[in-house]
Amino acid sequence: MSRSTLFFTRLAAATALTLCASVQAQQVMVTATVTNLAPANSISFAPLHVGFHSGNFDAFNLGGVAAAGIVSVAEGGAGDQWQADFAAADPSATRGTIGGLRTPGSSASMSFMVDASLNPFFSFAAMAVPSNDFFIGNDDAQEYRLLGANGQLLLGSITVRANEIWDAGSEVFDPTAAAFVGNNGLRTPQQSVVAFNFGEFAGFNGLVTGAGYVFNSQLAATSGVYRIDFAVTSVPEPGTYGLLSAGLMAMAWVARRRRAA
Ligand SMILES: [Ca+2]
Ligand SMILES: [Ca+2]
Repeated sequence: MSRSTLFFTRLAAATALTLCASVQAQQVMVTATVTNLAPANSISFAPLHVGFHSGNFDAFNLGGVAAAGIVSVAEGGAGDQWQADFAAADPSATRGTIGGLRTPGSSASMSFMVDASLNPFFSFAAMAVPSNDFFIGNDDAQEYRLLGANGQLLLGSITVRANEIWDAGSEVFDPTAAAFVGNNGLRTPQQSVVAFNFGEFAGFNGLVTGAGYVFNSQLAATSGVYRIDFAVTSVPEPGTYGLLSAGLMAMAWVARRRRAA
């Protein structure tokens, strides 16, 4: 085998190895569809903050004082500090926000490119309104393993019930200072801890919401309030086709050289 033939044989082998490595990254397109399941005129939700991650970002704890990240979700819904804390804790995570006010019965979808081998876990957080500091989200960072090592979908949907809604314990219940029915800029510190709470929603009954409907909670403990549905499409990584064609061309060149020899 000549020196140049040897070089291209090695190049072809190296390219094939690189191709295998890139396939192992398991990039998949995950489409998340969110739906407000609450009865007409009941609670709405601020945009849903989401992250696909390695399993180490924990935004809050039941019975613990709410940190600034989850308060940024619970009091007004913007979630800017939640996103910043998530990025700091897990720089490789794929994060985003599924936008729009989710009034009862409404849906929205968004797609994300996710590395299934690196970021198999899913976390979420959104404010529930009207409220002073209520939100939905996962306490356990590894509660929802969405993707298998080969990119397969392990979880079709997440359903949140009324008795899984959190009170951040950061702002006192006060309709005049509540988002969606009052002046969200006002607040009285609650100095409590994160707890389950949906009973307080009834305290807003009869008030006109920011979306124009007259609020009526109607929620029971097991009422479904929110669902996230997932669908996965496998996609080749950018550059895979290029690598594949380069590898095939190199191998064809080596084969021609061998035939010529
Ligand atoms: Ca936690
Ligand atoms: Ca509160």
